[in-house]
Amino acid sequence: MCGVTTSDAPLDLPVDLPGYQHVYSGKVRDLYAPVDSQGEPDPDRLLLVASNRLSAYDWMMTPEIPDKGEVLTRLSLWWFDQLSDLVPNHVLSTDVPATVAGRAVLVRKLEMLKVEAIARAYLTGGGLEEYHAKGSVSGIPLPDGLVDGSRLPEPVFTPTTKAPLGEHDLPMTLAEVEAELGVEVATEVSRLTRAILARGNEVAAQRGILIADTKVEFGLAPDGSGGLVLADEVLTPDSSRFWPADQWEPGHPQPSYDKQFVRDWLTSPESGWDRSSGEAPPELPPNVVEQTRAKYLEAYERLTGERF
Ligand code: PZK
Repeated sequence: MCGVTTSDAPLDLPVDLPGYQHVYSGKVRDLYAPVDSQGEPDPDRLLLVASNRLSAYDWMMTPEIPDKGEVLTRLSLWWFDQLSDLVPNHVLSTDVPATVAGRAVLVRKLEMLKVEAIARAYLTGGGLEEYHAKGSVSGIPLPDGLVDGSRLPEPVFTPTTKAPLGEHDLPMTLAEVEAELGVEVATEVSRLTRAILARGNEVAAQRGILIADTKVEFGLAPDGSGGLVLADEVLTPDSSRFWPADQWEPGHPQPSYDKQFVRDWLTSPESGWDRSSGEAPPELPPNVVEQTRAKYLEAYERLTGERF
């Protein structure tokens, strides 16, 4: 089982937005194209809508998490500002239809790079597996004696392929990224991805949050200027592993800032769910939904210092 599966009918999937044409849906976000009076899609702009959907253990949960899409959208916008001296971003406007207000942004349509740009500041997940097998991550040799959750000497670039929806991304070597993007763009993607994570951790450390790793997406401006533009969402709990700094203890898996209540409940006897059964998980109880919503709001408020 590697596909994303819903335990029920699609949740808030593509709303009908007058003046927009649905283009594509991922697990938790939807893309639309603005259309003109002739019904022609705008070649230069897209509407990126964040849903309230949440996935855990590769399943989509029901019900949704109220306000999740707005928290992640506002957090991304805040980070784009924090990062604006490092890299330009795709945001054009937050003037969007009322039905998606707060959880959608109008963005520049870019030529997206066919690489998932990932950087890791702490060792866990797929990076830890490669380290155990080879003592390296994405071919970069690391010191001996690191364990699950160890801080790395400096952020490392660990790119992957962009697999189709429902399939898992595969590690890429820097040589493969260079073959795909050219040496110059590949070098810049690596440098920027590591700089974004380093800046993210400088800010988050002051607010009691560690950012173990992050995935960012870049595009090229279609004007031929050749410059890289930061797209999609950035440094959110969906694109990054956030860890509470006060519970950080290398040597075992760290609690997930946002999804821990969901995971703990799903794997507890109370849920009655057997993860290995292949069966859809049950509906989340109201207290798990509310505690999860509270963690998303807490991440937003801690990081930005603003009330949601
Ligand atoms: C773009 N995605 C990811 C997947 C989503 C979004 N500025 C842009 N220009 C062109 N394409 C994209 C972007 C952005 N951001 C982003 N795919 C294409 C994605 C699934 C659902 F809403």
